[in-house]
Amino acid sequence: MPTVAADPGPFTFDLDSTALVIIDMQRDFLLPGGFGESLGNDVAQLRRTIEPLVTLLAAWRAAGLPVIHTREGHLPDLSDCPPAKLRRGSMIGQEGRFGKILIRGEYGHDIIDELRPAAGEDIIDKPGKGAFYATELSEILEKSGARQLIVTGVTTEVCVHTTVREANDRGYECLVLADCVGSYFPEFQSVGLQMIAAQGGIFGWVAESPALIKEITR
Ligand code: C5J
Repeated sequence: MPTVAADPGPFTFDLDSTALVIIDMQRDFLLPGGFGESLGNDVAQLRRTIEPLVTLLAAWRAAGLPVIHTREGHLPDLSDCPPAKLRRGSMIGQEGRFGKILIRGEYGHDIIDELRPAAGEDIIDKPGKGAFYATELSEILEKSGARQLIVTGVTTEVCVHTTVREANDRGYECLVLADCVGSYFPEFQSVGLQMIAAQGGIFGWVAESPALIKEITR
């Protein structure tokens, strides 16, 4: 079975039961002038993930392996947005440079052009930070037989971490690719990754994407 050099130790995976999960690579978070930047964040910290992700995605697709994309966002009437979330994210639903912020169907809510989902790839719309909460992700993974997840996307300490923790509690093994996940805050990126692999891999494994690509393109 393919094995990737990872922290805290080698990650061995079965090509028949592994899915690539790409979290929230949305224009609202990544585009200059968008929601993320309007909050004072440096989008370059997230945009450095695009190139490695494009390369990984091409290799993953060429190997014929399953891809799942996620998008964080809400219904136009915000009925799926808990008031507590809205109170601390009052820009949600407001008009932004790329349409209503984090609202399904708006330009900014969709995935960046470089990583546009291909026909047949699953797209999970999630109202929360984790990709399992209030979504069909569990059913999709059960149907495909996936037990191991390659986790990528943004942001490392928020939606990536929440999803990895949810997955961990559901019995999935997660490999997080350090060059394919990003945080607006360099210190959160560093500590977020350390927290995954700490204590013998308390939430999973951390590796770099070239090591994984080598294993799927042999
Ligand atoms: C955030 C996310 N940062 N996708 N969402 O609010 O991590």
